[in-house]
Amino acid sequence: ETAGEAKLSFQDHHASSNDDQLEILQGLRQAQKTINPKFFYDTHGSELFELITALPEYYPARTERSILRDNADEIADYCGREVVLIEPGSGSSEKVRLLLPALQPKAYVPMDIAGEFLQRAAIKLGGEFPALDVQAICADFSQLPNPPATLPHGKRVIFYPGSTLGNMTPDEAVIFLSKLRSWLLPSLRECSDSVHEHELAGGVLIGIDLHKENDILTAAYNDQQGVTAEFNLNVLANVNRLTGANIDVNKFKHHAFYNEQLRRIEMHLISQQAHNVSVLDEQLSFAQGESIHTENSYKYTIESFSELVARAGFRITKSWLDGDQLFSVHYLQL
Ligand code: AVJ
Repeated sequence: ETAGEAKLSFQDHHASSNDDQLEILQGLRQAQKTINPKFFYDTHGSELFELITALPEYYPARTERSILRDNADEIADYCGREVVLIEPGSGSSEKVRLLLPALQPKAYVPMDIAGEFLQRAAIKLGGEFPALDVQAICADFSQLPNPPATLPHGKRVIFYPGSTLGNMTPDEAVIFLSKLRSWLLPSLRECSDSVHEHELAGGVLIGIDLHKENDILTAAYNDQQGVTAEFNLNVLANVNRLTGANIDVNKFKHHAFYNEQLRRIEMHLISQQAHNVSVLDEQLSFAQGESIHTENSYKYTIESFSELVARAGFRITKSWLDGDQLFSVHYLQL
């Protein structure tokens, strides 16, 4: 191995497209039609999401970046250095760049469902951080029972920024956090020394969007340039690609609003006319004005998030917020 050359590997753990097809069909058969938001992220959808993160209305991305930038050293004090850093839903791996100089991880494991996009991002990152061991894994992390056994030994830290957890209902989020908890544990078995459990187990560094005034939230999902609308509509193009269906994207319109009761942004695609589509040889009918529910984005308070993580056996050991309390980053430990 040449000195200074990036160590880069790529593994494909993405389930068969059969599972995707079935999941899509089942969602569209329901009374309230739904498409899981993970299907936003084909290559084009991942690119559109990158554009969203640069929009003036989309405060979460830029606010979280500033929190990570301003607190990188302290974050590294909490996470520890030379850890195995795992990022589910890593996308462009843009945010981890802000932490790498302070964190100096032993290995970085980006995981994403969009394989081609992930591969490009990993190669780019490896070029910028030649000493970094990058072990990219194409996977639907929501379905992955365990990280691959090939991960380097050592303390694990899971980096889960962007309020991606907000896509799940609170009950689903508790189940998912419990799974992440189990991802932290294998490192415990490697070391039978008498060191304290919580010191070996690492933790989860997680970004969570905060509940706030309706106007700010609504604007973040209804940008002037229409990028969010394009991102939402693109899920239909991906569904067509994955299932061979022929849904006419032009028959739908983007709709996003804040559901104050449930404290979540809801994104929908509204059928502009009554029509039928055929998905995997099944006829599905749309009434005029009928919606496909494509995404929830739950917003939390520090208190409600703290209660949520407690249900999964975690506690918040540190929280970092921006001055306007728009967004939060937390370190969770067992
Ligand atoms: C990546 C799921 C956190 O919910 O804000 C952005 C996705 N959807 N604009 C979010 C998204 C519409 C985003 N997450």
